[in-house]
Amino acid sequence: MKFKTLMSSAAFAATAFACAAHAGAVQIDNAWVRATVKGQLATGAFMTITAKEGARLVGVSSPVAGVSQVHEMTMDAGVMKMGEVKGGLDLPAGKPVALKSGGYHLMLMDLKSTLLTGTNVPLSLVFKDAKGVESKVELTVPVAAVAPAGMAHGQAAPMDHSMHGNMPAKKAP
Ligand SMILES: [Cu+2]
Repeated sequence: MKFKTLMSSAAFAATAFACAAHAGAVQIDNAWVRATVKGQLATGAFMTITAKEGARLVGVSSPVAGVSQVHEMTMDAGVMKMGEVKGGLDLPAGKPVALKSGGYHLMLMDLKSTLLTGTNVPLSLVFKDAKGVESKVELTVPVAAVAPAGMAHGQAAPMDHSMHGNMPAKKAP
């Protein structure tokens, strides 16, 4: 099955890099990027990340997007809001952290092309361990219209990432 192959190579890449950097291994499972329609400028990437010895996800980048951020979705007085996770996403040791629709996710903005189902998107994740050492994990993530079978996460409200198309892609620092 093609997807499994991708997943194991992603896990291998993560492990290999972490060893090289003498950082704790980071395991990434069930990664996928939501497909876009023509003209759509933003989408989300979702996955489950397990940092064996704990780490922070401090950065993300992809050649398909001008701007990539680690996002969090929250309800504020009944209004759904999303924005960048300041200081990075905490990954407690050994605890799988789900990046999913309606919660944490990776936001790919300023998309350079339409992301079609069945294609793959390269993603680079930057992790920082407890000692402040950064390590990069390169992934090849499949594009899908919905969470691939067996990966559905509960009853998360449908998230309309297209709203990002009307947001300024770059915020003032
Ligand atoms: Cu977002």
